[in-house]
Amino acid sequence: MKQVVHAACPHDCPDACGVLITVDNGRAVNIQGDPAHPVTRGFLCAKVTKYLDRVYAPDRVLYPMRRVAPKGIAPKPPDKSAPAIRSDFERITWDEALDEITTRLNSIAAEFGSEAILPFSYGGTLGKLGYGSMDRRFFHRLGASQLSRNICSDAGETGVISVYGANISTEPEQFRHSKYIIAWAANIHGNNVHLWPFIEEARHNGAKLVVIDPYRTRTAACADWHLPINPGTDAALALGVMHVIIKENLHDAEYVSRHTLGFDALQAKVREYPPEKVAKWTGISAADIQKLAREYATVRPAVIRMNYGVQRSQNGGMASRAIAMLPCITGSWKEIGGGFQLSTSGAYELNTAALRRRDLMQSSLGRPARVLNMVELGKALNQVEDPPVKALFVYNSNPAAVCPNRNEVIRGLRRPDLFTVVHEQFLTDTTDYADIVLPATTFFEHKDLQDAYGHYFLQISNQAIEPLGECESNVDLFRMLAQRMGFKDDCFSDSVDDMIDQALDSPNPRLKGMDRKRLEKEGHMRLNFDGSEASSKPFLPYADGNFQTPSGKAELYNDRLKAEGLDPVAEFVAPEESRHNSSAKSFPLELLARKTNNFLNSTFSNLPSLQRMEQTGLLEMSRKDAETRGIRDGDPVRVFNRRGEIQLKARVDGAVSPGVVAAKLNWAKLTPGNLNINVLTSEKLSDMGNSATFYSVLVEVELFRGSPDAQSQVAPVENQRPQRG
Ligand SMILES: Nc1nc2c(c(=O)[nH]1)N[C@H]1C(S)=C(S)[C@@H](COP(=O)(O)OP(=O)(O)OC[C@H]3O[C@@H](n4cnc5c(=O)[nH]c(N)nc54)[C@H](O)[C@@H]3O)O[C@H]1N2
Ligand SMILES: Nc1nc2c(c(=O)[nH]1)N[C@H]1C(S)=C(S)[C@@H](COP(=O)(O)OP(=O)(O)OC[C@H]3O[C@@H](n4cnc5c(=O)[nH]c(N)nc54)[C@H](O)[C@@H]3O)O[C@H]1N2
Ligand code: SF4
Ligand SMILES: [Mo]
Repeated sequence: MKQVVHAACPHDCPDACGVLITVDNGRAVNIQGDPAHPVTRGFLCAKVTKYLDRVYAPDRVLYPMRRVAPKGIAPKPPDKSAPAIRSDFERITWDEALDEITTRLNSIAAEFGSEAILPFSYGGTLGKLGYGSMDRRFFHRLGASQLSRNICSDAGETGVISVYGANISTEPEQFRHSKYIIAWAANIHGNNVHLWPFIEEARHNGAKLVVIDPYRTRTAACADWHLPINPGTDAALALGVMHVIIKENLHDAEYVSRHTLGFDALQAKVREYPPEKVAKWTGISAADIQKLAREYATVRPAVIRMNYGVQRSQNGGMASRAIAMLPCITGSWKEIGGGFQLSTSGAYELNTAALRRRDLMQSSLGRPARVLNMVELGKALNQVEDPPVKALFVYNSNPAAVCPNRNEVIRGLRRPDLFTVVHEQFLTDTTDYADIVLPATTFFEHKDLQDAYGHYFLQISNQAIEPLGECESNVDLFRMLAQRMGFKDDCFSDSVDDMIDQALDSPNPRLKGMDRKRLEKEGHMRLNFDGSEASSKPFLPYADGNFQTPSGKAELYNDRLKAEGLDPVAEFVAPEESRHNSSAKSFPLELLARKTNNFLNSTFSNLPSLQRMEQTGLLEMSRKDAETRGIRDGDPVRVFNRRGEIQLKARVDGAVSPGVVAAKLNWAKLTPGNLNINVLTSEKLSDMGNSATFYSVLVEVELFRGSPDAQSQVAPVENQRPQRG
């Protein structure tokens, strides 16, 4: 009997697609995009189109396992299709696994205090329950250290919220009405492909697409205008554009006076950013800056799709803040197809407090537990004391691949005294350092509630098939652990449906009329923006002001920033690791340690059908930088800085300008030398939001001489404050 099940893709991607899974006799036999979902529109990306290969991969982790060999990368199994049990692990029962974990966590808590236990999770699933519910309850009740999950988006979100007061955006469907679209650090074909059909529709009707990106992405290659900006200089560009708009009186004086705060201060500030000066920082000519400003302010409606690439620089918060001001001074928020998009997640306001139960920390510690930033995992494992981290519980994440300053992370993960548990679907770079590996379900095998950060449709993701092997979902794992620990609080017996109901029980009026039963029936439901259900009227969040800042206005001047030592308007401060600073003398090239189009961060890296679509192990560089170093296309090169080094293959005439090089994130053990690009990235934090700075990295490149085994680990560079530019 064939059956079609509605699910939602939970991967860390703005599109949060509606998915239809066909199940035949308990086995998933087909996956497709939901044609009824207004943003998915019936198609999926290349990654999830091949999802059956992932679910039924021969190397799925299907049973609990215990380490029986020293930590580190084990020799490859002789037969690639062999099940995922190797010489470094033995299979154990769930009973044995739960016993060992609870015994070890209890003894660590008794000896060092419960904060010696650090949960570590991120975007494996963004399902509301799988991302943060029973797991948080468990760690709060245990009194474990808290993890600040800042590896991705906090700089940008903090920057945007400093202007608008909320993380709310133009909806993707409105892009079809735009006449001028700026993709600002937005790799739309690679990372946000469901926005593309709306852009194509707009272009068919005469819209212009401008891409501001130091890398010539596919989106840039098919744009009307590509501005290859120097990395980390976007704040200067935004201020320069505002300089021109205000000087030429192209701003919307009425919108500005009614709905913004601090325009005079902004006007004074942008005088410091004339196009000629901005051109020197950004590498974009003064004439182009003027043209961009004039077109953006006069071709209407104009929309900016800013994505997170802009905020992975040390000054990423300020850059995001400056860009977010643009639609406020042109008044483009008034127009259908105008405004700005970073994230839509702020509109959902599900009841995460009920899901996560922070109050449980009170019953264990009597106070909030200390907070460690996931960006600084290397530091947390090697330097933190009082108490030191003695247990690391990883789920929804692959820190050995995705965290910056990888050599430090691995040095920590190698510690024999660190007890590491990893709940995973595959034997990743991180399981190479696990004491216990636990098998995790995929979204085919569990139920969840799904919001989105790239549209406004809430969805239920139904379970399509029984869990494979002995896999357990995140919710079930932490419920079992809570029981073993003897936690008696009622919340530890909540079912998945109980928790979906709790999440939906929120005072947010946009959730009015949405309950589990209706979501189950309808699959997806658009948030209610005007009190009437199922309205399809375009959502114009700030057409009449209504900013969610303390002043109710768009805050072009923000006092609270001043208190943090930041410019209350905006300013350009060159990242410490950039060509605008003296450290560039020893390491003159700016590295973009990028994501791939066909993996998702490190997820999917091990899938042969996707590996065939993605060339990894390359360092893209300009002909000029290659020639001055005597490097030819295809040569092995050594890429290095004070944190580490890696051997890659040169791709001359890559998609970058002189001064910039680019490489892709991949599993380390799938790269020669068993290293990945994060050996070069830094743990430095961004100016706002304490976020990661993956795109503020200086390196040098030379022709590689010697064997891959000669690659060594290099001492970490000390953290320094950014320099004023
Ligand atoms: N296929 C695929 N899709 C993904 C992901 C993936 O790994 N693969 N990752 C998911 C995740 S976790 C996230 S957060 C989103 C992120 O999606 P995006 O925000 O699109 O993130 P990035 O790819 O980091 O950066 C976007 C673009 O910014 C450019 N960029 C880098 N530095 C600068 C700069 O200083 N200025 C400007 N103007 N541009 C710059 C990069 O070259 C890149 O093309 O995508 C999600 N979707
Ligand atoms: N160099 C460089 N590094 C980066 C970035 C970059 O652009 N360049 N991007 C950064 C960004 S934006 C982000 S968001 C982070 C992402 O960091 P992570 O969220 O750690 O990303 P992934 O590599 O996708 O790892 C997720 C893991 O969760 C597992 N998983 C999936 N579903 C489940 C589940 O239901 N339960 C459990 N227990 N596990 C599951 C997957 O198999 C996968 O191994 O990486 C960051 N690192
Ligand atoms: S990864 Fe993104 S584009 Fe691909 S199916 Fe999932 S939500 Fe859709
Ligand atoms: Mo991310």
